[in-house]
Amino acid sequence: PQPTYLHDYQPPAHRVTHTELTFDLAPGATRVKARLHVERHPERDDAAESPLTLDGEQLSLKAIAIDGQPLDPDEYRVSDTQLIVHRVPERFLLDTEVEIAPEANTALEGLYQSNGMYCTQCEAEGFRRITYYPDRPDVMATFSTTLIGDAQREPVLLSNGNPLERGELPGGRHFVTWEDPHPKPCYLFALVAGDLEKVEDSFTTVSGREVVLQIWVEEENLDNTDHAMASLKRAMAWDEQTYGREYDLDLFMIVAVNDFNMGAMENKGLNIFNSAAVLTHPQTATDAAFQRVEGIVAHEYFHNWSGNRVTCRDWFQLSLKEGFTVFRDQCFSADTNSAPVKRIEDVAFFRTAQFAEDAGPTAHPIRPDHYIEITNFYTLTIYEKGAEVVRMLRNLVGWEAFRQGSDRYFERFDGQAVTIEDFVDCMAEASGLDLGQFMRWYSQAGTPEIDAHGEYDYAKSEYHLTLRQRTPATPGQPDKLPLHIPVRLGLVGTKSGEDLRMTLDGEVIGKDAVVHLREDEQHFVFTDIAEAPVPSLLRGFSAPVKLRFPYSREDLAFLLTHDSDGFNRWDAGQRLALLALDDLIAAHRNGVEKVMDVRVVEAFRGLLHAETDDKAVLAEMLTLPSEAYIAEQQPLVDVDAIHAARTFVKQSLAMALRDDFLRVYHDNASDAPYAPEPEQIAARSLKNVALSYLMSIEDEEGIELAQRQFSAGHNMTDVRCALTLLTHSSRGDLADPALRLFSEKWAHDPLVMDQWFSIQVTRPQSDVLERVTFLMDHPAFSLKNPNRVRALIGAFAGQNRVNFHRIDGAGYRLLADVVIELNRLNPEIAARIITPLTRWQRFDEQRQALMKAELERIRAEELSPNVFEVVEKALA
Ligand code: BAL
Ligand code: ZN
Repeated sequence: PQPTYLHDYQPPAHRVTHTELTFDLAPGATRVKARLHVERHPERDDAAESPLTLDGEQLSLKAIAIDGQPLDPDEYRVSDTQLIVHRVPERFLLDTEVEIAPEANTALEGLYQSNGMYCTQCEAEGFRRITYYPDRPDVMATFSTTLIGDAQREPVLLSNGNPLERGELPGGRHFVTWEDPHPKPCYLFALVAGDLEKVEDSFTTVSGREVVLQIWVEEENLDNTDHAMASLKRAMAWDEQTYGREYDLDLFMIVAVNDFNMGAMENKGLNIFNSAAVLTHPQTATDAAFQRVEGIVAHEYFHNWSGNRVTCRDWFQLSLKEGFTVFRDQCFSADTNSAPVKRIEDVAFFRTAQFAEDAGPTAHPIRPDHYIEITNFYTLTIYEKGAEVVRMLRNLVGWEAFRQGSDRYFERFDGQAVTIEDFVDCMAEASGLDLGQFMRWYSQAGTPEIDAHGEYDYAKSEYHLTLRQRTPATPGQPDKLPLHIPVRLGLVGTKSGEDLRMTLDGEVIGKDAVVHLREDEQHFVFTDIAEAPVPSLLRGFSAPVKLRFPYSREDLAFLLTHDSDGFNRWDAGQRLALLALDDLIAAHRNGVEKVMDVRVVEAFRGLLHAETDDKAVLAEMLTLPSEAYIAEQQPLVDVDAIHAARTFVKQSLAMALRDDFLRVYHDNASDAPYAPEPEQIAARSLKNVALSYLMSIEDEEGIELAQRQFSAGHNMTDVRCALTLLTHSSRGDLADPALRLFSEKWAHDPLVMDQWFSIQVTRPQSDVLERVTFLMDHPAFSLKNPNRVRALIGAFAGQNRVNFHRIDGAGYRLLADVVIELNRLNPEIAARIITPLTRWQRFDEQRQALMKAELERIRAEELSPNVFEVVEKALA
């Protein structure tokens, strides 16, 4: 397969202004008639001489005509990927008819079947599996879609826009015609047909438009939509208030689908959701799932403006819509829930997973310059790092200018397909700032590293801070230029414990300010600093960088108590724990007895005794860095030493602070009816963190509490936590009965069974690989369903580090076997699930050899472009 390059972009020679589609649905042979209103593109001088080139894959062409005249075979050419009509007039109607087989579509791109229901996924390039079309986001057309289905099997026929007409047809068939008045690229096309039920509500927009809101689900899920509906209404109101964005159709639909590659999809007026991203019930979904659903519902809704009304010129600009929309959904969730916890959770995830991506063989800029398979670029870099860059922009220009820039962007480019420059230009115009150097964030891959050094000059009452930046080489980018990095900071007085007023270059900049690092190295002198400070750097994670500062453990314990920035208080605790973990990792490797750092114990004791009004933040502060994050800090990853060290720290804390954890548990236990609201969520998370400490030492009282919590079945958050702790304990007599009860109760609910799979395959015990193999034969498991694959294989390979990296290579072999099978069934998922194998450089030589051998074994197969691209990069 050949790469596509950003520098090759040119507008299409022909554009489509209106698209009429008719689907005659049948599982093995759906007929798709397309009438395209085509004209030459005014920006292409060579359009008159250019053939009409349409994308198409896995289509069987049955008929083709221009302006009603069937074409002779020598007037066009069909290949595996294209339909080319050699000569076409200036403006014309193209009629085609193709046949496709939704029931055979296991890739879940284009039109496919899930539980017998028809649905589509067209982003990024799935529409070409539905009909011949210029399948690129800069071709925007209005759509009129007629769906014909069986009146019994498919009573519900949905597409984008508003329903226009419906009626009966002979042979028990019926039809519905939908019209979408907003021009859109074909990746936003959607259809759904099946036996579905709906929950309906409404929303009145700020200008008085009555919008009908519908969530379509299988009948048994009708009780599981309340939270998604409430989230949708909150999101609609938030986007009006925060961004002045109003909904633009009379109908907004969400459909829950069981087999879905992504979380959800923002098709115009007809969002299609992975059922895991929309269905919730206190008995089946955890607090985290409730919050995730709220965030995804909002994300897809926000795309109506940031993505649909203003879309991407080409797929290199993907972060234009995704980075901006993730930033928007993060802010929405922060406003709706606990803002500090939202930031801590997002950053903890980002620093673990995105940093690893940016340091690995698939590292790419937020705007890549080439790709083989675009679905491989729906990454943490495009989404989450893209959002961090938009957040930096917001912080650089200030909210007011950012909002003005956003208004300008939506007004100027409404109905257009544009670029990242267009977005940043609007921000530059609104703020008057030069964002030229800032644009490098979009073109340079890799995580910038800042080395910071500070010194207090007692004689002059000055604090000297030196910041040095460096971005490591990444594949294809050996040399990097300095970035414009906003570093938010404060200087915390060691006597007063307060933020000190800072004066820089004669100007008072306040107690909390941003300094701009633009050079490789910069020196900042803060004057009139009356007492020796500890610097609090990169507050709120003001830039997506790694910042090193030679903090002593005393400094960190001080910041943990005194930093006015909640995020950095949490981060100080993480840094303190990491220093202790470093020592213990070394001790484990050297076979030396492990000794717990009492400063960490005392810091945790302080946390457990401090007055706090934010239990959610406290729960985060009591949570040790994950094994994955600890691994990120190590030059070479020793999974066993990391696991042993972290377990030792957890058990030492549990032993030293057992009574405090017990007290915290009881103080936060409650029988109040479940509600997914911030105060309850905070208390539950604090209680469950305390329980996890008690269970780490298999404390008898802790075990009893876990068993009682499991049996009480009050809500899934508590049940899942208890089941996990029982299952992950070393006592089979605790794990097995609980797992059996759980599976008997929930065998009918695939989303709950996914949790059952994940809990088991993330156990630290060494027999887990055999259990993974065993569970792959469980009737509730299927390699064809992406949620099942993620729950079982993804959780094992991604989260069970000690067992996936077994020194005999059995974990690697298992993953490679799955990738080889998925490569045939669902290449998109195969190319994602392979990720842990691609990180082989981070491990010892023996493991490197084993991992590479599995990658070579995969490479020897006949590969999809998706898997080919990832494996080639991993082995380059
Ligand atoms: N556009 C693909 C799914 C999402 O990011 O919303
Ligand atoms: Zn998105």
